[in-house]
Parts: sequence; structure tokens; C-alpha cells
Amino acid sequence: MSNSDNIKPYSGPAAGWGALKSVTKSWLGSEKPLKNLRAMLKTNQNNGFDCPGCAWGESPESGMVKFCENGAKAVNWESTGRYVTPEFFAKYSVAQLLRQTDYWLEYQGRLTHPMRYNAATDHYEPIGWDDAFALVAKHLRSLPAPDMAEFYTSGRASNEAAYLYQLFVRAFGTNNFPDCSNMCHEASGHGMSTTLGVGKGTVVFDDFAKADAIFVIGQNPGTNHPRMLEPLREAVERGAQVVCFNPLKERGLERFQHPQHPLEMLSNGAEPTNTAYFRPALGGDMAAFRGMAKFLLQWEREAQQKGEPAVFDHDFINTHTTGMDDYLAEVDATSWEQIIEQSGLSLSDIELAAGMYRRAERVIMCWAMGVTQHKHSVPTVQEIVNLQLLRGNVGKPGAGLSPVRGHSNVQGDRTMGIDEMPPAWLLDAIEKRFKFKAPRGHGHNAVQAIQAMEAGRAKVFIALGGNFAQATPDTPRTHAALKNCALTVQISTKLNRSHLVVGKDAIILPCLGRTEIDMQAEGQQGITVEDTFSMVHLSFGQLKPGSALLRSEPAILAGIAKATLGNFPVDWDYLIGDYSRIRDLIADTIPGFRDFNTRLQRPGGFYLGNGAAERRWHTASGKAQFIASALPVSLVNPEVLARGDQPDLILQTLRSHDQYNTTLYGLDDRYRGVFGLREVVFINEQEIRRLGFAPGDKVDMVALWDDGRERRVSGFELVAYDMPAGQAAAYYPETNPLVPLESYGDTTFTPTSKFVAIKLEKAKPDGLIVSLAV
Ligand SMILES: Nc1nc2c(c(=O)[nH]1)N[C@H]1C(S)=C(S)[C@@H](COP(=O)(O)OP(=O)(O)OC[C@H]3O[C@@H](n4cnc5c(=O)[nH]c(N)nc54)[C@H](O)[C@@H]3O)O[C@H]1N2
Ligand SMILES: Nc1nc2c(c(=O)[nH]1)N[C@H]1C(S)=C(S)[C@@H](COP(=O)(O)OP(=O)(O)OC[C@H]3O[C@@H](n4cnc5c(=O)[nH]c(N)nc54)[C@H](O)[C@@H]3O)O[C@H]1N2
Ligand SMILES: [Mo]
Repeated sequence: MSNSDNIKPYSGPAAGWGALKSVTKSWLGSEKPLKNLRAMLKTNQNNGFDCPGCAWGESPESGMVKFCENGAKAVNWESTGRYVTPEFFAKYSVAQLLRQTDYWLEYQGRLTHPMRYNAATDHYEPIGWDDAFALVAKHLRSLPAPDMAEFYTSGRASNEAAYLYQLFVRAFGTNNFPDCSNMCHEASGHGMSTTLGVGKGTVVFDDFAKADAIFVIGQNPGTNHPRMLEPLREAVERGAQVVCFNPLKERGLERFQHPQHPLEMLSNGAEPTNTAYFRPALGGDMAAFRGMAKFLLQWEREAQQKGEPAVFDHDFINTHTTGMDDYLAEVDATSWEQIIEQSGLSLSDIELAAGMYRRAERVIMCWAMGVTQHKHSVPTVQEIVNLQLLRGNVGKPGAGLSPVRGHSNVQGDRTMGIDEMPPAWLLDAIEKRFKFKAPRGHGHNAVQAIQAMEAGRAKVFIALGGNFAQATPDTPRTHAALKNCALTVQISTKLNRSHLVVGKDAIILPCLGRTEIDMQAEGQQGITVEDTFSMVHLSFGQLKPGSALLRSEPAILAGIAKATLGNFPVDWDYLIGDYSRIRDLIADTIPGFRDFNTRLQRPGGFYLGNGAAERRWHTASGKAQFIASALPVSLVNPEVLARGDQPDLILQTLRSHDQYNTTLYGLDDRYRGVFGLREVVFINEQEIRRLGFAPGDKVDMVALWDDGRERRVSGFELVAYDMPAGQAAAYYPETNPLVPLESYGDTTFTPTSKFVAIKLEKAKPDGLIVSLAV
């Protein structure tokens, strides 16, 4: 057996000709190419709108048109000329829609009308806005306790929407704020606040131009943050090092061509962007960084003996840090055997990486989901910080920590108080400003929200964007949990599976997207977002709304709030008339936003500031804190091995090039050579044969987790791929049925999406493709 025609190796570079061709194709394939082009040109410019793609930021000075292939797709996807109307819902029952693929569902276009589910007919039917708000209010008010409602947020929501949402929900009486961040960068926030006293990255865009080395750990920028490739390429041109830690050779990191340098594209002259590429075991990064620290310590001791210049930055360590001795004792206590075994790297690889780190005066460490979606992600982030502290690589130009965020405003949403464990100062500030008692207990994160709905402890589920049913783990269980609700509400732009996994009552509230003009009583409104470098800026929609009935996210939230609480604790309609009134409330209650409306007028927006970047440490000790943790005894959970079954492979679930999270723009993954197909699993060819299969075979993947449930996805094609032994990689969300709800990060509750222990079985001939089955 050999692979199907869908699998063809890709030899071109990333982001060059192929990218532009693909973008052009999606423009031409769209009903409104000219309109989209106009929108594109305003993306990420002053007075334009913030790209609804990723959270990567730009230099505030740059006036250049900045876009990337995947930003183009995001804009194009939102400003489609296809619509999901009441006629559409009259034509298809929910049962019929459930049989369609995720790709098909979103491809149908923009939602146009508020709709209510009718269980008797199994169809959605139109409902007026006021009736919809009244229905939501009735459900909320009839709950025995406010904690029986869950309020989900996806990271596209604006600051203004997020702020109103948290105000309403807290006035209603709960901190149940599960959000996409729970499944994403939660470990970065925890790991950095405990060590540096800030939960956000310490670098700004301009630091990349000053760094001597940039480490890119567990991140695939060629697909997920394409605009980041430009500073990486510039770094290499300057002679700086780009050091990658990734088990897969991701195309964007290997070779790169920039679409804004057409000459280079003509010559097809791709150049290497990285100076070293290390391919660790899944979850092996903490061990790898521990190994690097062990080399640094050895070299520091040798330097001391020989009276040579120190390897550590002792001035920085003495003035600014605490806990180093305990940490170094832990480094000494960690054996090389364990480091090599767990990292999956050789001693010489680790020495090479440590040497590159030592040679660089200024180092930026970047990371994303390859670091944060593991059981031990918090200590892994802390280990990255420890290493940076040893050489004073925090709070100086060209150096620092950069967890590269996902959704375009996920960082801003947390700043606005979308937080199930809100800090006391936030609640104090809210109580002082609004004169109501804010709930003090911890609310639910995403995993706890599913558990609560499953057990009937939560009965109303409201989603501000996103696709909760597909983005979360243990798909059949999550679906059952949602169906167990009395009411599910989706505030969204496009149809997805979450709209179809309905509670007894269900409502769809269609909203404006970021590309669209938002007119309110006092005129056109802009919204604000915060990028991964803590820059806050305004964004104005440019396009005519997809339907006259659409309302903005803030207006919809205000409608629900007013119907539920009346004009308490604020006059909701008044706020919606002019969003600068919402921003005044933000300025009153959220640190860093003083004179919010005035400072926003500055081109490029303003910087929120970052204590650690200025070497001010808001930690318990008042210093930057080394944290000493032992490496995990085993990376594999006891629940996996409970029956004495050894996994065949460890699976990571990741993104293709043609998707934005659960939104599938197409079925190709060009850089990895997959076309028109998503049910594939990448494995090293020798491993495929070791397990008794051949490339092209169809298999089932079965997760190992000892709780009596079967977790299986079926009919995945085996693709031989250059990657380390013992590993597999397949796309999310199709593989979410394999991720056990109870398999999450310590203290973060982030599902271990990059570490799922699996067995391979020959596909059952009648195997269902699970992304279709509910
Ligand atoms: N076009 C596009 N852009 C996006 C998104 C999208 O879906 N599409 N999603 C947005 C969001 S919400 C986010 S959070 C980001 C996600 O951005 P990424 O984190 O880049 O996304 P993933 O596809 O999950 O890729 C994880 C990468 O980590 C590697 N990896 C997996 N496990 C490990 C490990 O244990 N160690 C190491 N060192 N590497 C590992 C994988 O091989 C892969 O290259 O992108 C954002 N931007
Ligand atoms: N197995 C596995 N699971 C994962 C991950 C993984 O790597 N592996 N990654 C996790 C990560 S990092 C994240 S961030 C989550 C993402 O989880 P979510 O944020 O919940 O999912 P998205 O797919 O981004 O949501 C897409 C939907 O958002 C709606 N939408 C789009 N734009 C707007 C808008 O402007 N306003 C509103 N109101 N709605 C809008 C549309 O209806 C669209 O269908 O998934 C997580 N799940
Ligand atoms: Mo994310």
C-alpha cells in the first residue's frame, strides 16, 4: 500500500510564491475580491482594523502595509458574500446539519438573523432581538444560583466587549469565565507571574532587531504567526542566531521568502533562517533546558577556577533575583541520564544549544503551544525563565521572554478581567466603582465548566465567540455536557458545530465581525485590542455589515445584561451609544489604562508597560524568583499505564496551514505536503513499519486512559514524515475525541493537547470519521 494522491512532498519555501498564489486563489474564489482587497490594505494600519488573525504585533512606527497569507484568509473568510439565513435553517434540520463537516458548516457564510432552536421541529427559527434577550434573562434568573451559568470567551472579543461581559457576569454573581486561554497560554501566565511577577511577555517588537539569539520553542510561526518570520529573517541577515526546538521540521523555520520582497521571490532564493534546529521528544523541553543550565553551571565553575570572565550575570543575579542556590542544587541533582532520556536530545545537541545560548549577549525566548499544552507546562516555562535569569536576559533591550499569543485579543480579554480566578485588586476596584459586591470565589475554567455541565451543576452556557464544542477535549463527553444544559447561547459570526450541539433551549445571536462598520447612537465606533507585546490600539471596521440585523458584541452583551439586571450596575444603553464611555470605565478600574481615550489617539496606540521589562518585580519576594522543580519522574501519566498497557506512540494535535483553530479555510496543509484531506497521522516511516503498518494504511487511533471510556478516532491515513521515533502528529480538532478531559496541566487545567498516549489499530472497515459523528 502507498499513500493516496493527497500526499505530495512540498519542496518550496514558506511564505513566498506559493503563499501569494494561494492568497490570490482565495481572493478570486471569493464573491467580493475587490472589497476584500480594500479591506486587506487597511489591515493593521492606523485607522484600519486589527487583523482578526493572530496576536503578533508590529512596530508602532511602521507605516507599511503588513499582511500575511493567513491574515488574508482570515479577512476573506469573515467578509464572505455567502449567508446563513432563516431560509437556510428552514431547509436543514439540526440533525442534517450535524452530518456535515466542520469545513462545510463554516463555509456556508455569515449568520444573518437571531435564531431560536425549536426542539419539536429540530429546526432553528427566527426570533426578534428583544425576545432573544428576554429568553436568556428568563433562564439566567431562574437558576437556583449564579454559579450554575458558564460564560465562555474566545480571544477575538474586543476589550470593550470583554469588559462589559465581565461587568455583567460579576454583577449577575459568578466568576465562571472559562475561556480559550485556559486551553492555550495559561501555563505562560502562571509560569511567568510566579517567577517574574507579570503574566505577559517582557519584550516588544523592536527587541527582535536587537537580539543576538532568538529561541523559537514549540511554535510554528510559518503557519500560525507568519509576520514573525520577517524579524526572524532579519535577525539571521544580521548574523544573529535563530535556534528552534521543534520535533517537526516546520517549513517556515527552515526556509523563508518574504512576499514583500518580490525580487527575492523572483530569484526563488530562499535562504536558511535558522542556525540550529533541535528536535526534542514531546514534552522534552524542560529536560532540554535543564541540560543547558547544567552546562552553563559547569562552564561557570570552570571560569571561576581559571579566573576567566563569569558565565552568569552576577550583578543581575545579586541585585534582582532570589532562589538561585536552591535552583542550582536542583540542577546538580538532575542526572544526565534523565535529561537525555526525557529530552530526546543527545548530550552534544544540548551542549551545542547551551553554547549558542552562552555566546549571545541578548537572548529572546519565544514559545507557543508546544510548550504550554503539557502536564508539566508550568515548570517548563519556569525553567525557560530560570535559564534567562542566569544570564540577566530579562529587562534589557534585545532580551526577554515572549510567549507568542494566539487569538488576536486573547491577551486583552484577560487584562479586561475575563479571569475565573480574578485578583483581589480587580474585584476591589469593581466594587468601588460600581457599588455592588463582586463574587470572590474561584469560578470555572474550561475543563471545570464541562465537568459542571456534565454533572448538571451548570445549566446555562453562553459563548462570546469561539467553538466550544470542538475546541475542547473529550468531544463526545463535551457534547453530552452541552446537551445537558437548559439553554445554550452562541454569539458568533459564523455557523459551527457548537450551534448544533444544543441545550433544551438554544439561541444564536449573530454579531458584527471586526472587519465591519459598527454604527451606534453617537456615530461609528472603534474597538480596542492588545497585541502580544502589550500594545493597545484602536480598530475600525471598514466594510458594510453582512446583514442589517447584525449587532455588535458590546450591544448584544448590553442587551442581555439589561434584560437580566435592568439598568444595574450601569446604564447599558448609554454605554453602547459611544464606546469611549466604556473605555472611561476601563480607565477607572484597570491599571495601565489611565486617560485611555486620549492615549488611544497616538498613532500605533500605546504600550501598557511591563514591570519585569523595567526590572521591577511584583512577586512575593519583590525579586525575580528562580523556581527549582525536579523533572517529572515520568512524562506518561499513571492513568495511561494503569492497565500495564504501553502506548505505541505519543500524539501531538496541531494546526494545518489552512485552518484557524476550528475554522477550516480549506483542506490542504501545503508545507507538510497534504492536499484535500485532514484525516492523516504523521509518523516516522520506520515507526510505521515497526508497528506493522505501511504508509498509506488507514488506522484507528485509540487513547490510553484508565477510566473505562473508549476514546477512538477512525480511518486516518498514515503519512511517513521526518520526525523523531515514538511520536505522532495529527490535526486538531478532529483528534479532540482522544484527549481525556482529566488529562490536563498541573495548576493550569490546560488539556494536554500535545501529549496523548495512543495505540494504533487497523481501521475498522465501517469506521466512522469522528469529526462527522456526534
Ligand atoms: N493561521 C493560523 N494562525 C493561528 C492559529 C491558527 O489556527 N491558524 N491559531 C492561533 C492560536 S489560538 C494559537 S494559540 C497559535 C498557535 O500557534 P502554535 O503553537 O505554533 O500552533 P500549533 O499548530 O499547535 O503548533 C505547535 C508547534 O509546536 C510543536 N510541538 C508540539 N509539541 C512539542 C513539544 O513538546 N516540544 C516542542 N519543542 N515542540 C512541540 C509542533 O511540532 C508545532 O510546530 O496560533 C495562532 N495563530
Ligand atoms: N486538541 C487541541 N485542542 C485545542 C488546541 C490544540 O492545539 N489542540 N488549541 C487550543 C487553543 S490554543 C485555542 S485558543 C482554542 C480555540 O478555541 P475557540 O476560540 O473557541 O475556537 P475558534 O475555532 O477560534 O472559534 C471559531 C469561531 O469563532 C466565531 N467567531 C469568529 N470571529 C468572531 C468574532 O469576531 N466575534 C464572535 N463573537 N465570534 C467570532 C465563529 O463562529 C467561528 O466559528 O482551541 C484549543 N483547543
Ligand atoms: Mo490559542
